[in-house]
Amino acid sequence: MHDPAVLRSKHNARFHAEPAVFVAPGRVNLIGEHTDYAEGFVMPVAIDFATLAAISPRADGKIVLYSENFEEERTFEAAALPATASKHWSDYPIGVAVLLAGEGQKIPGFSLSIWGDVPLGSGLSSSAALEVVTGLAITSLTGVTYPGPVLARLCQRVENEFVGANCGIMDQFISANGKENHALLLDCRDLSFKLAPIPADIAIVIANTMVKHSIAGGDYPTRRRESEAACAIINGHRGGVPFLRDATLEDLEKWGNEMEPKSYLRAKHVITEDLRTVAAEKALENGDLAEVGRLMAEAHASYSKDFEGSCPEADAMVEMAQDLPGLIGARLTGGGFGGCTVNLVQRDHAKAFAETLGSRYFAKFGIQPQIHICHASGGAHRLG
Ligand code: GAF
Repeated sequence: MHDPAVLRSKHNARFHAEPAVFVAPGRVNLIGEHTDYAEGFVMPVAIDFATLAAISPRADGKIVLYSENFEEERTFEAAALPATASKHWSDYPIGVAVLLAGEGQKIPGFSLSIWGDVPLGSGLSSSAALEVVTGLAITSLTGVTYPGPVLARLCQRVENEFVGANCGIMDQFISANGKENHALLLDCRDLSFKLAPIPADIAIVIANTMVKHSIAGGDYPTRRRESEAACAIINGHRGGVPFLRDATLEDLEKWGNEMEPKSYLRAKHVITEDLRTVAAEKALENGDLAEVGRLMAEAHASYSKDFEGSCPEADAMVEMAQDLPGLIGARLTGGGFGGCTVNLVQRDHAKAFAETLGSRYFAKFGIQPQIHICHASGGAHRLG
């Protein structure tokens, strides 16, 4: 649980004003990787790590952002918001103000203190949590609040249009709309979703390879382009396939020989991943955990081999989990090329699982991985 009292009193001491405090969680994705921007299916859960924001209005028309994590302050003019990003942590919160202003919201001066414990660069969506919590905080001052799905779309646009990261909607959506003890099967086409209960005796064990992950770097947009190139070829033949969500394995077999081999494989991952994700939700609903685990294993193999979105450390972390007591399923989670694996583990075994996995990983790579035993937490809300 995140206690707002500490951030509140720090904000008070710095800005001499009583703030409202908000929280937005990070996430892990149980299954459904690189399917969101193809208008497919994802199944993330919100996690116990989160970002908190304390906000109070100012009379001088300034926007003052303070990061407790970086111990750094940035000041902007509410009446002259920046047109471009500056490759700095402040891009995320100020980008939210910029996009809200673009929606016609009148942005007032305010002080915003930010603190978070979502590990940065670990593929657990620290930036989405920061955007969503800032969106809640600012709209509490403007009075024009948005439903969770609308706020999520606005925050995705912050990434796409201001920060310059070409991501999909998954991370912002789960941060804004997560539900305690549930995963969310999200249809990224129309943003409808179904809640999939996580049984109380199952722990979500997140194992950080400590290999840095970034979606701004070259690999994420390259994979996206490669998969979209395959989609364009199918669409050129039969139409009605604006996104890989609309393609089938038969399409791929029919026209795959016209594709670059890499594009074919990326598309194969995306098309099969959509099928696995929908099947995994059904399996969870039916309490068929063996099937959930099987689908997670298949998803990891597809992500690693066909999509080439993994790295040796993540492959090893998944491999090392396989014979540990209590494991239901393990795979690399998030945008790829590093970051964390997600492991569904019988809760009674979770502690021993984490310890053994950590020591096996250390023995192989000489790196101590951070391993967290989490549960599915709720989405963003006001704390007080
Ligand atoms: C990152 C992106 F931000 C998401 O939109 C999604 O594409 C994910 O990678 C891969 O599934 O987290």
